[in-house]
Amino acid sequence: MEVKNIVVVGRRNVGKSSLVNMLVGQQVAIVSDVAGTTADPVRKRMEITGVGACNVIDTAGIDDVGELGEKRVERSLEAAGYADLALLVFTGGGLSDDDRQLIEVLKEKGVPFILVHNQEDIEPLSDDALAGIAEECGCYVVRFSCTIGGNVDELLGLIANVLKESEITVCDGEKAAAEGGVGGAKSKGLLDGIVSEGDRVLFVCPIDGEAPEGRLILPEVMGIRSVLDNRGVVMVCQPGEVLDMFPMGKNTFGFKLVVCDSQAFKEVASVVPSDVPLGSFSILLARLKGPFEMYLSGVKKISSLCDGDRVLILESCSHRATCEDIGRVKIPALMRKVTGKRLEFEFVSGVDSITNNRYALVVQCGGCVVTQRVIRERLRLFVEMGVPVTNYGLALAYMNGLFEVEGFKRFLRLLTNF
Ligand SMILES: Nc1nc2c(ncn2[C@@H]2O[C@H](COP(=O)(O)OP(=O)(O)OP(=O)(O)O)[C@@H](O)[C@H]2O)c(=O)[nH]1
Ligand SMILES: [Mg+2]
Repeated sequence: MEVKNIVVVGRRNVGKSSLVNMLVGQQVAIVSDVAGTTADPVRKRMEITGVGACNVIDTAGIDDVGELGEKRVERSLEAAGYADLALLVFTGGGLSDDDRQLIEVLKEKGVPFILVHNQEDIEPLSDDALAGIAEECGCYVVRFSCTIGGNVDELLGLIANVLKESEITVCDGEKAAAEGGVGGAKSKGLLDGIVSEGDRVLFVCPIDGEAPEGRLILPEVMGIRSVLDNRGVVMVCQPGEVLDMFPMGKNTFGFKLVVCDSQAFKEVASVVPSDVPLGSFSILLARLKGPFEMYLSGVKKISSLCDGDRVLILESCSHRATCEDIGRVKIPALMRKVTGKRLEFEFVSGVDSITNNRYALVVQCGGCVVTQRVIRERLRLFVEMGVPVTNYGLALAYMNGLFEVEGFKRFLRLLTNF
């Protein structure tokens, strides 16, 4: 479901771009014997057996020099920090100091990695050196030659193994704290653990000006797929039809749960019987991708915000903001209204750098376009500093008074009790 990021890193001229081209089977990155050929990260989507869709990302050498070189190195390290897996390419029969420093960074950020000794045709890695490095670094070490080729399938198999082994499987607060603050997700499907065989679920999907042309949005599609995976039954309607789904205000169809778009919350809550759990796609996504327990405790900070407090809004996708934009317009307006305080908002899009500015609260979007790792990595800084973090869906629910609504309380119980 998630598109994993595999980042190829190492010193200049070791064959990173050559390796990327071999893995994806196309000439996507420029190869040359001039050190520093690759400047910005270059990405190519590919399908890896046993993993699914992946982005293979080529980067500039981590030993680049000069003013521009330093900026390139910064970009490479940033890409490595967000990776689900790094392939560290090295040559010359052993690790250099630069390689060792890079390994430290990867370990610190919890990024699994494979060491690829390239240019074996020029200088092979001895058995002793290989064993020593594998022991020192605690990872796989692979011999490779982009000129000779040959073992691409073996390397892809290894990549699949390491990605599977490193899959994040925890969500609870204690384990998250032990891991350095930010936990991962409990499961892979949006409704795993909530919907089981024969359960009926109602999805409320508004088709309004913000709905994309001719299709559903990703969390809605993920939700439908997850209900099907769990052998449940899903019915889909627009907010205007919800009343018909509960004849005489009763749960006649026996819905276990109603899930709607955050923005339709109030409208839908007014017609769904209070004994039916009612939640939003964005909160389901938050459970899957983010440190959910932290989001839940962080959202309460909204009540104690003070005049002059800074709030950071993190949106993972890049889009042009419209006047109805949820992160840039609606959440700030509602937060100012609900708190009655003079709040300052800052916004960061995509994976743009975050300049730490002593925020009182950080509000992360659902992150449907990015991986768990990207969200964890972006929030790590704040979690470590004890800054409360929450997410769009929970913030909207809190500010709209849903934490007091019985159906929503039941929804949260469903999410946190299994
Ligand atoms: N003999 C030999 N040459 C290789 C091998 N892999 C790459 N090369 C050559 O090494 C040079 C550098 O390769 P690139 O793939 O551009 O290296 P890079 O790490 O991407 O370099 P930068 O982008 O400058 O950081 C090129 O001339 C390649 O043809 C290999 O396995 N054996
Ligand atoms: Mg290159």
